[in-house]
Amino acid sequence: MTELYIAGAWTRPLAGGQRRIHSPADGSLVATVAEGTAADTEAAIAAARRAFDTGSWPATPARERGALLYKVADLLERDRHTFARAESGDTGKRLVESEYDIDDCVASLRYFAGVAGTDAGRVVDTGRDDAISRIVHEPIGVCGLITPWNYPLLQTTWKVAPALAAGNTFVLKPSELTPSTAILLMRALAEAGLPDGVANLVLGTGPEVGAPLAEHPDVDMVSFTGGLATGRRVMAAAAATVKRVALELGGKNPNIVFADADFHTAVDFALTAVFLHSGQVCSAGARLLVEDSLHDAFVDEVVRRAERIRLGGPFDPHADTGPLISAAHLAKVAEYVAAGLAEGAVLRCGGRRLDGPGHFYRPTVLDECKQDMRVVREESFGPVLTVERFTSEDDAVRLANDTEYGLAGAVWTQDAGRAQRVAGRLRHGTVWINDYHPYVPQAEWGGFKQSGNGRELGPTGLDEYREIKHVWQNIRPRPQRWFPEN
Ligand code: TXE
Repeated sequence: MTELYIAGAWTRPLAGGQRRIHSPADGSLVATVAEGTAADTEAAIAAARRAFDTGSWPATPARERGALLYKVADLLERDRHTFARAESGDTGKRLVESEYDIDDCVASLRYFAGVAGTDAGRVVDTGRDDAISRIVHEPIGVCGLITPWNYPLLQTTWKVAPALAAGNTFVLKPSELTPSTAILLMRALAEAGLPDGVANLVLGTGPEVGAPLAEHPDVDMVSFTGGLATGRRVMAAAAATVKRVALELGGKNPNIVFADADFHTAVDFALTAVFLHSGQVCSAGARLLVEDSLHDAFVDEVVRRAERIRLGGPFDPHADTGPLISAAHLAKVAEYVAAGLAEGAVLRCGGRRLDGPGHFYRPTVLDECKQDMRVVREESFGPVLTVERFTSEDDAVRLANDTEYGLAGAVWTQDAGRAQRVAGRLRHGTVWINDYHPYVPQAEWGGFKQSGNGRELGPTGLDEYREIKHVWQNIRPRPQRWFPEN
């Protein structure tokens, strides 16, 4: 059984807990891992605190921290297949998708390794000859990193890489459903030579491990990716000690298609936008907004192709996409579809699970949806596309922005001016024009509105994990005599 990683040692959980991880694709046992409790979390926080307050890592030159991250990237590349198999085992996602995810992790590690060594702060012009002033970057301290199950290693890397680049120590809590690649990452960090106590891993549930990380006074910042309801709880718990909080809480993302879009490309991406990883993607294009005059032809073609999508396990070479993460999640997705139908949506395809083992749900298209339907407003996080019509540019923008989320969205049109106008008016953190889903480590990833305040990736992604300090030095100190001397 795999154990917890605390203070540079693999240790048994104090209460001796363990959890079996079953494949979402067929129910087979894929791993048995330790399950920690609040007491283990306390020990891990103490280790991270010691490593920050008395250890060498925070004072290690940024360039050396970057060099270590480059080594970790090389190790992930070396062990790409092992990481990818473990990721697919836990999540049920196709092996090829897990391999892409590992490649993205490598790119992200290298990006933050690079900026760690080059981003040295700045000198401020004081306009005086007796003082110098500089802005310096310093680590925050102990970071609590809480990650979800849809992109386990990628979400973890997006937190671990900048946290380490900035010189912090951390306690990582991956989703209890998908712990395997976090364990492998700890091994890679140790192999790369990270000092003991800088990286700590506690496996376990949200209440036992996540909540203490958000509350604990010795944790200086908490970075969370997950659902909106849990994000609100994390933010509230962090308020007691006024922690830094970085949140990525998903989205209800509009994919806007104007009648002049390149038809076949837009259809193709409308499918990828929502059915990739069976819709378990924070930026999934789950709301198709299509111009009225194009609606019938476009939706017919989306449905025709959606019906041909093959579901299968991670190692099935014929599968186009995989299962949902758990029986509970499948039940939630089915409930959203039922609610949509009860509120008047028209089922065009899907709307059912597959018989047999595994949590497979057919790609589903719900037509004639309206803004007030639950399935339109809330994140189903499954392979469920809702379709609404619009009649004008203003109408499209109004529908796209009518959500409490604001993570991502796309606009499809061959009118260059309209593409820029719409992109400019969308209240979403990432807008794709004639594309869907691409991202690069160099560009910020984060939400508007209730999608969260956190910036991952890009230059300000690093800022989430560091303090910015102004250092002023009077280089000719002498009495100021503001008040009388005698
Ligand atoms: O997420 P949770 P769940 C959305 C998606 C999904 C919904 C619920 O809509 O259907 O969230 O999924 C830990 N304090 N997203 O229940 O609970 C938990 O153990 C601290 C979008 O799986 O948010 C896990 O490690 N931590 C999202 C992590 O929080 C707590 C990706 C996320 O789980 C906690 C996943 C607590 N009180 C789901 N309770 C995205 N943004 O991509 C749980 N956790």
